[in-house]
Amino acid sequence: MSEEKMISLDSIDDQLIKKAEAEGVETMWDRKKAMKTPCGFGEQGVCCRICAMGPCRVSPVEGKGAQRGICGATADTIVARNFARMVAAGTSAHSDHARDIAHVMHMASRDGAYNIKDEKKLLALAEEWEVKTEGRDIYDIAHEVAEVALNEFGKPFGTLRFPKRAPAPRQKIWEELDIVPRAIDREIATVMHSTSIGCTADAESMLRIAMRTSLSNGWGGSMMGTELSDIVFGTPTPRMTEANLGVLEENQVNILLHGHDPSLSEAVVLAANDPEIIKLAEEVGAEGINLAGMCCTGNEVTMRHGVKIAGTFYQQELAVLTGVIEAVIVDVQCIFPSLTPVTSCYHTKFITTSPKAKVEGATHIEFHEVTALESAKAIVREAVLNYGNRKKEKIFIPESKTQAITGYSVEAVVKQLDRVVNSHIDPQGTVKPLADVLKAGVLRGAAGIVGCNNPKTRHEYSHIEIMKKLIANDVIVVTTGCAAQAAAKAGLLSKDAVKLAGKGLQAVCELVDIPPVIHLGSCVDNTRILKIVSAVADLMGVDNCDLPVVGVAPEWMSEKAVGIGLYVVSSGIDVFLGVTPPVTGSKHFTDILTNKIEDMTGAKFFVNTNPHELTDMMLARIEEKRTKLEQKL
Ligand code: SF4
Ligand code: WCC
Ligand code: FE2
Repeated sequence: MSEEKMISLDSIDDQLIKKAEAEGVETMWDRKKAMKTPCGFGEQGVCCRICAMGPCRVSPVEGKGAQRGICGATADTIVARNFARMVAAGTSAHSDHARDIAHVMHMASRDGAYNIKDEKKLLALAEEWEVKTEGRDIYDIAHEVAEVALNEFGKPFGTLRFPKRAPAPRQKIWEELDIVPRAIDREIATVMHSTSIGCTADAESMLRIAMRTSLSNGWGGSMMGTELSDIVFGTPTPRMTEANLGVLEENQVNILLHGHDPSLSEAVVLAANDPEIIKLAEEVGAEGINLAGMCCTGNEVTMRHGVKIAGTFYQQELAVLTGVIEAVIVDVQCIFPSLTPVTSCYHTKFITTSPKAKVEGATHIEFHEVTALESAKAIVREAVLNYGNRKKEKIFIPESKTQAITGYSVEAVVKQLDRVVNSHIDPQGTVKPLADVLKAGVLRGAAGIVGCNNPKTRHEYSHIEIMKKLIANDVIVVTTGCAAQAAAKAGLLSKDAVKLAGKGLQAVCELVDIPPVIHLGSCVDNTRILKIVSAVADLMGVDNCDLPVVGVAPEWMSEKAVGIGLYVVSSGIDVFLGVTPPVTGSKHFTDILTNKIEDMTGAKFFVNTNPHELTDMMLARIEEKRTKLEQKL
């Protein structure tokens, strides 16, 4: 098969797809084929199903065909409303995840399953949120901070707390645009309200509402997800791991941890190390219990425990095809319902745990945070007891696995940077060395490469091509989500990859002792990127939009990615997309996103489905920003 025709960058995938064909297992690629050509109206965002007078499909071409829906909504209105609803859905996913973590923090106790792992970070947040700390028990402080966090979702007055972390000029822009987010749930509700029949019918106004909602994600829910997870589960530190399906072990119980919320996966890590469970594994003849992560749950547990990475989003079915997974344990988000039919072809148990994401045909064992360890043990026990049911003739573990370093929290990055600080001149504990090399041009810029996989692209090809080209051009890359796992699989999260970097980046990596592509965590952890960028902007006395920094989602698919993309642009950072969002049916709205929004936020969206051209656009934009920055400093 010619390279371009391969479904992914990874040759093991084709081996597994052949196995699927031989064993009569249907995968996403079969269904993609069956889907034939996607609906043009849907693809361009001009289909409205918001009320029962419709559905209305209006023409994406001006002056030709139906120009308005039955209520009179134009393509501009319909596209803008659909886009805003994607933002609201994405915001709700990340923020509801954060709400659950806040509840977990609220129940944390010294002798329970959930403790406070990073007291320093808790105390700093308490101070930021004006929660009294003096003479108080750390758990009392944690519970009050959790309550303050929970109030951020529904407080009736005022605005969110985290946006005050942004550089002052950025906050001013938000105030002038009237998009400072209020309560998180309120912003989501406002979009749902404003997009309903007979409400907002002005594309630009719709976008502003969506921007405010997206900010309630980036500088609200998502940021809370990261901060509170660090406090309760520990702030990540660099650690070695391995990635790709070759991490599965023939002689061990393999558990695939898939989904998002670390409260489940942390408890599963504990349960898998429980002596009683280990003994049970020995009794069934296994040499141990092997946890392997996928999607953001994979990122969370590799960041904090070095748990191996099985693969990315698109590999969830392929993982089961190896025939050695005793259980796929999931909670919420990015879980294929097809795991029911796929697992039924093997001995694999598909275990759902959250009432928010039950799947027909799966085994549902509800996970209760109050009895987290017992709950997790019950789930892991199911997996262990399934070890003996493997169908030997169906086993195939691809050999591929790659070394990677994960676990770079902002704190860990700063610690690495401290290595090059001359403490007689500069204080430790800041991002100043990074700001200095950016200013000097040793690094031309920085890129955050994030997001999913999408069968519209050759899986991981865009991620990896873009990363390689950027680092070769002295642009340092930070990465999260499935993009980060793609980087791990391709060997870019290792110090070996430094040889692929340009001279400037090479020197920085060697001095600071980091790989050229840095794993910053899960999708909610994109807020770690916001924090680093804002800290650099503050140090230079400029705004985020003045920096040679880009956000990139080469293979995105989820509504969450739309929510992220918009908060990144609203935060002043350009976003480059490798998959076209469903907005092209409105010239006006597309023009706002790719042009006009720059007048509002200093940043905009760029779209190009060719990863090489997209990278050239990034490099050009980085140089453009550099020239302007030099004049400013
Ligand atoms: Fe049609 Fe308007 Fe109803 Fe949408 S809201 S389905 S455009 S009538
Ligand atoms: Ni985040 Fe995209 Fe992966 Fe899911 S886990 S597939 S949203 S990048
Ligand atoms: Fe995710």
